[in-house]
Amino acid sequence: MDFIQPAPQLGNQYRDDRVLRTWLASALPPSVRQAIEPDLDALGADAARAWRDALEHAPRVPELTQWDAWGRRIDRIELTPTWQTGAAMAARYGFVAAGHEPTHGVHARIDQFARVYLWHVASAFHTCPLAMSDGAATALKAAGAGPLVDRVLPRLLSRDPATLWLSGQWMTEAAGGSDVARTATVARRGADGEWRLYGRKWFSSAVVGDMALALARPEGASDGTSALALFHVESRDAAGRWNGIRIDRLKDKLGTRELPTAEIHLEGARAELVGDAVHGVRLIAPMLNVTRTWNAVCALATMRRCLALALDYATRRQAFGTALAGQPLHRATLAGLAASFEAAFHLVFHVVTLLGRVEHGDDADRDLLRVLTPLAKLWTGRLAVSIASETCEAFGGAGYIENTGIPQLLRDAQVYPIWEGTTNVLALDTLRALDSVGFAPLRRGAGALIAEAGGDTHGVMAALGEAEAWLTRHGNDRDTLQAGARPLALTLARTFAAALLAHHAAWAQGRGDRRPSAALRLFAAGGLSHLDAPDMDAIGLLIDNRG
Ligand code: MFK
Repeated sequence: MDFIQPAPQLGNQYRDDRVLRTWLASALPPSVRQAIEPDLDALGADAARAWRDALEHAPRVPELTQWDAWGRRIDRIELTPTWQTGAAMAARYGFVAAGHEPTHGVHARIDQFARVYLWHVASAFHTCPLAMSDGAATALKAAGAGPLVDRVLPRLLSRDPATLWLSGQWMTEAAGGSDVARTATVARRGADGEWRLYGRKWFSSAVVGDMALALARPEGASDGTSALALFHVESRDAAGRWNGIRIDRLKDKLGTRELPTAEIHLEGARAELVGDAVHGVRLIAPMLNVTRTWNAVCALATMRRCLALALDYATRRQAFGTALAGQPLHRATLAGLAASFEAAFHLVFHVVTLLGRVEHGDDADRDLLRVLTPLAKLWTGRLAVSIASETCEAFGGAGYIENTGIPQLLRDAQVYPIWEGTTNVLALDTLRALDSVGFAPLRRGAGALIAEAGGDTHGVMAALGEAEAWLTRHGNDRDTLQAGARPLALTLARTFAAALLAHHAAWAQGRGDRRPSAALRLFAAGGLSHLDAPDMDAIGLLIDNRG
């Protein structure tokens, strides 16, 4: 008989996710959990069904048609089948709306992001424009943009696919990628008082959406970030024609290939000013922090999918006389990945919890949220790539074959450390945040968690203390501080995650569940501190002479 390799099977992704389920049990009142559980269960089943369906079809990509047969410019994008169902799923499950609705009060963000986490991989990155829509709703609310909020928010938060709007975030330009200060898009105000935008946006992932928040420099304004202004742009006019927007091409990307990321030209796109005609970055910052939270949740979702597949496959694949799940080294490798995932899960969902609390008026957590948001984004971005890479390895040769579905997880994961700011941009944002709120929120937050956990058995507070001492030592030396910002940020992320995991482990232990404690032991054994004293002389020698 031919030898046939067993494919991994994916079950209901809510029922099978012990980490999500126990965390929800610890974080939500039973009444809220019971209210949202039917939807989570349905999403878990849909996620498994979507995985099976995707493997049965050839990969699809969106297509741009710029001209019709008669020479008319049309710029029509044909979406993939999964994307065509995106709005209906978003409206049905409230992937954006749930985070803003009053139903579950302070728990709204937990409800929302549990849904997003379960659906993200199956959505083929339709979560990207949903993240932007959530960010736009949050930024407009924060800006207090009265009539605009009244007009736009009901659309962004709609539960009806016919009225639901998607928003883009048009920030990135060819010259000013991370360096948004170099934005060259100009905003001109006509005699009629109306603003029009002129320029080129280089990464427009939601050009198929209905609106965008865009940065532009009012004509005649000075250079630099603070002179940029924030604008609301609607993609089409009342007759359905493009609003002064030309789509140059769709990007040919490493991953996220169903997502129609476009290069566009703004050729007099009518726009509405948000706030005053200055400080656009300050105004768009709430959007950035929300989309970075989505990035972290989506990175977690990819990690979880990788582990679900690798753990299942390990029970099926026989080698050297036993299943992989019986091989000591394979077991140890997967357990290490599972422990890192579990620690990251607690950090990300703590950020989600804090976001909900701050949005419901709890100012005490605002500073901690400001620091933990870039930390969660940067650490999970990198971790998702490394777990997806290990997952390919865990499948051996099959993990390198496209139609097993495994390589796509790795290609897609590589977007997480790039999208919404690279690791280095986020490490520098961590310094910006610490400069603004100080170290105390981290020290106090971790201290309270460890005290409630009943003691510091894994050196969490010592690692945090070392990080604080490092920061004090190098605080006045800009170059060394920045050169060491990435190891510092990774140390802070890992340390705070360990404090959260210790807290949860104590809760779970009281209910007879030893698995979170085991995850903490394995995670901490990998070393919480990644601090580094940058060797500035060596860096100079290796970089300044190009080798
Ligand atoms: C699935 C998708 C697949 C598609 C492929 C993806 C490819 C990539 C697509 C993209 O382009 S995604 C967008 C990626 N770009 C970024 O995320 C922007 C990266 N750059 C930054 O994050 C910079 O730090 C930033 C532009 C935000 C600011 O840098 P600057 O120009 O040096 O400004 P500055 O003076 O530090 O900050 C301006 C103000 O904003 C300050 O406030 P004040 O005016 O009150 O002083 C800052 O405190 C505030 N600010 C900056 N970052 C903030 C913040 N406030 C709160 N939270 C933050 N995170």
